[in-house]
Amino acid sequence: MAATDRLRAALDRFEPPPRAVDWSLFAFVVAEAVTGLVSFTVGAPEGWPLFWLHRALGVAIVALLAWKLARVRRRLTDPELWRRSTALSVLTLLAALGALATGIAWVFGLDVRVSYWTLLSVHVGFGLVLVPLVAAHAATRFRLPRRVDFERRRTALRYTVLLAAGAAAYRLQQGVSDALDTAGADRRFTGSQPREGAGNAAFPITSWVADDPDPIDRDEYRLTVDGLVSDPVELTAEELAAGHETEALLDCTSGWYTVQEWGGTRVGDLLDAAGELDDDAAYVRFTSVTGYRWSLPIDEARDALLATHVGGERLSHGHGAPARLVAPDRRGFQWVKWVTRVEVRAEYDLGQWVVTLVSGS
Ligand SMILES: Nc1nc2c(c(=O)[nH]1)N[C@H]1C(S)=C(S)[C@@H](COP(=O)(O)O)O[C@H]1N2
Ligand SMILES: [Mo]
Repeated sequence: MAATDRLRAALDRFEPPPRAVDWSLFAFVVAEAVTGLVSFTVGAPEGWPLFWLHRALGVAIVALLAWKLARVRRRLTDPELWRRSTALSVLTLLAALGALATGIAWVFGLDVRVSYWTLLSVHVGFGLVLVPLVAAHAATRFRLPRRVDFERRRTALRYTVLLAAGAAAYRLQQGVSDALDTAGADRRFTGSQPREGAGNAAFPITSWVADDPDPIDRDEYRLTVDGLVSDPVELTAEELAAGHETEALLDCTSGWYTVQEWGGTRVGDLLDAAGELDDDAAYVRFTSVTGYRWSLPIDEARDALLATHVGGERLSHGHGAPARLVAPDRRGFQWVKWVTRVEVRAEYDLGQWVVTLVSGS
């Protein structure tokens, strides 16, 4: 009894002032949205700290939310205290709980799927609605942060402990998942779960936008290689199936990954076939028959593959036949399917960020 009392007292002393809790919640939710969205562009293992930060912040939000709810619970449970803004508060709370619950369930390897929606996509959905809700909620109860609420050394200490506890909690969870060998144990550093097997049937078909073209006629198909090259060329599907093989890992932001043996033509060989490069050449842009497109810096592009085969089979239509980009260490959304044009360019293509979201045919 005395021990729990002492723990309680220690926890109470650690609790930040109300305004600090509120502003920290706001800042942490924004930081979660930013780290979450930026993590979508990270596919190389060096990017792991970003994912850890996202998880540690999430656990810290659980603690902050517990303090906050302990403080305001009567405003929710006592109808006499209800105001117009209470509905917004409740909605904000539900979105926060939704994001936390789906995030935690995902970490433990829970794998519920509704067509190609994974639990991770639901988590992202909750996160995206949470940001405007938190902003609106903060606006209804706006109080400027005060110096006394953020006394420097105590605040730094609190945040360090909070984030360290968050990271430790995640590490502990990993240990438990490994020991019990749950589905959570096979997750990649990005959080994605494995899809095992080889060939077209082994992994899902994902178009995260409305991209759904008609199958491309193999005999009529031509790949154009042009832009800042001396001798633009057109290649047939047969010519592209050159038999260069490479093992690469496809990691989709909806939360799965697969390792496959891809066959086709090295992009470096394609560029060599198109003669000399202009001095300004800096990027290679891959454009789909649907308009969907992505660019890679030229040196990286050379080592990428234009794949016609996967796991020894000819690529199926859904996976991008006759040819799709295989870009190791890039996230799945950058692996353009149904590529019809490879273009050498001088400039970075900002428009690709919009086009990948809205393209469709
Ligand atoms: N043209 C085009 N390419 C695309 C997409 C798309 O919607 N259109 N989806 C991308 C996404 S989000 C992923 S994860 C991979 C999935 O490849 P798969 O369908 O072969 O599994 O393709 C990428 N290439
Ligand atoms: Mo994806």
